[in-house]
Amino acid sequence: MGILLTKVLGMFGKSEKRISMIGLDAAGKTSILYKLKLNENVHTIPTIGFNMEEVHFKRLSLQIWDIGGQKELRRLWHYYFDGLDALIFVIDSTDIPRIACTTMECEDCVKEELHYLLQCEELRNVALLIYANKQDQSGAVSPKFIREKLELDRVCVGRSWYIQPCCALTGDGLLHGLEWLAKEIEHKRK
Ligand code: G3D
Repeated sequence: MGILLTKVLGMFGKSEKRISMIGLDAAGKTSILYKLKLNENVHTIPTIGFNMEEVHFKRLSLQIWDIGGQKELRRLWHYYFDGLDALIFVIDSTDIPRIACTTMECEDCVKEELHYLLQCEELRNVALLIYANKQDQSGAVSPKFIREKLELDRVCVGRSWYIQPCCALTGDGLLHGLEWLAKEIEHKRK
């Protein structure tokens, strides 16, 4: 088992934790999962109809979603979001067109998808970790840029949230983000 995974499991305590990792296609969700080495001896359940995969590893249950361009399926989300402990939203920091666009311009818009998620009743009290992924790329925008473009300070008022720059290929930043998340989940239980 990888050192990173050992640390991650240690951070999340003894009871099972349900976390969804969501983002537009190619944001880096699968790469993050693999970097955390959840691919070792995991049981995955691909879901027909939309791009969701469920991974169980010991005390972590992680659902990974591709969203965008599937608006008609949003009405099904509440079946999966009920009882979630945390939400991880992954952004490709080099995908400036989809970060900086508006709904009017684009079908697959990061801002619209994230804002829609944050309005879901089931996610109202769920801690939000945003991974600003692909920071190794020269064209990557900063967390500050993303924060402003997505109006995070406005839409996340009253919510516990954190934006973490990271690189799924090297693993930089991944653990730091999860440490924050584990603390938030623990804090909420008290
Ligand atoms: P997804 O699961 O969100 O759809 P993937 O995204 O994990 O499949 O990643 C999409 C592509 O981005 C992959 O490249 C992957 O290697 C690359 N990628 C993911 N994270 C990073 C990162 O932090 N830095 C860089 N440079 N690339 C990253 P391919 O070429 O396989 O499509």
